[in-house]
Amino acid sequence: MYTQALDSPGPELASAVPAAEAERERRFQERIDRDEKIEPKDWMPEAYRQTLIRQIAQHAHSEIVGMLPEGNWITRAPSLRRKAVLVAKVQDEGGHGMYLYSAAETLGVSRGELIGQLLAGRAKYSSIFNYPTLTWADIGAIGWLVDGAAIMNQIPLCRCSYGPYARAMVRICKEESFHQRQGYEIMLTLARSGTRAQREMAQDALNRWWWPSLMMFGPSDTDSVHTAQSMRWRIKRFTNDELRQKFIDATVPQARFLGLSIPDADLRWDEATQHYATGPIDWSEFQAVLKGEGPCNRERMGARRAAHESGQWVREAAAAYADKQRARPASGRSGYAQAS
Ligand code: FAQ
Repeated sequence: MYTQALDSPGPELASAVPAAEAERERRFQERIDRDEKIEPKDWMPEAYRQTLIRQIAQHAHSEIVGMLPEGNWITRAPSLRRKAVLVAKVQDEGGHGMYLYSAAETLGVSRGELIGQLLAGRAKYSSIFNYPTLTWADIGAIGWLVDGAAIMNQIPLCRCSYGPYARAMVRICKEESFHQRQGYEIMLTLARSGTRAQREMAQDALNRWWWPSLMMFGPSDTDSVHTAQSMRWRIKRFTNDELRQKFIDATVPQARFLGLSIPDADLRWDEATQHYATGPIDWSEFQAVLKGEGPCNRERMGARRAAHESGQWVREAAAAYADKQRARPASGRSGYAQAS
């Protein structure tokens, strides 16, 4: 009896533990409902922490893998200006990945651990980056459509309930809007003042990137596992379908201005809803890409693994230098101070 009493809480205490937990969750939800930001040292439900780690890590991986399709065209950009702009854009995506890994680290998971999950094939990244960049017009289409979709999805994340993620998104969105403009400007040049072959190239790029861009917003609301809870926690402010619709409504007139046609025979303006209605999305293609069967899944992961392996010596050198610095007596660390 005595031992049992030590091992498990008495009946009153047992019911008090979940009650205290429920009370903490209730107060947490009240803070969310008041639109207060949750900061790293604040108490948060474990499921909230895990949801954020999952979403922020997938987002970070997307930025890093997302450097590959455009990186493919840096050496073949058609002018020095285009090349300089593209280098800057791809570099920005790398920076976004780094801010996002840092935001995830505030939740108690290391960047090394997250990268390990990606390289082991245990983490997702955006489906869109498993499609190939076949022509220069694809660089225009990525900026216009992929960055355009990313902005539509990410502007509301600047108001996400988790402070470090929301703050990282402010700068990311500013940079993404520059990316979207550079892509649209490439499309304008090809489609409005280009040769016939260049206009055809722009149309071909739109044909191939349109549907995958709509899939970037995630499964339809009826199939989205996480949306309802993420909306309650104000991690997400809009559902996948709401954001997809906003993107379609903004992008169709842009395509018209370019003189290009959206590859959807069912696309029409619906007077009743005041939105564009589209034909059905082929969700079997989306599921196949998520399972690793997209056109470039293997190539993308192969490139990431090769980059990680060839950077091994840099990580080792940095760790050895840090160890050396730590081992030095405190007085010996400040070389400049000693010399002066
Ligand atoms: N691809 O229940 P939901 C960019 C997964 S950054 C792959 O709806 P949730 C910048 C989802 O993770 C692009 N997987 O999930 C750039 C979940 O899997 P899990 C990335 C997807 O989280 C531009 C399952 O399906 N942006 O483009 C996709 O509530 C140019 C069920 O889905 C972000 O990450 C997908 N498309 O909503 C870079 C933004 N969609 O974990 C370079 C932040 C869904 O249960 C060049 N993330 N899944 O195994 C989000 O807003 C959300 O996470 C969603 C998904 C909307 C992506």
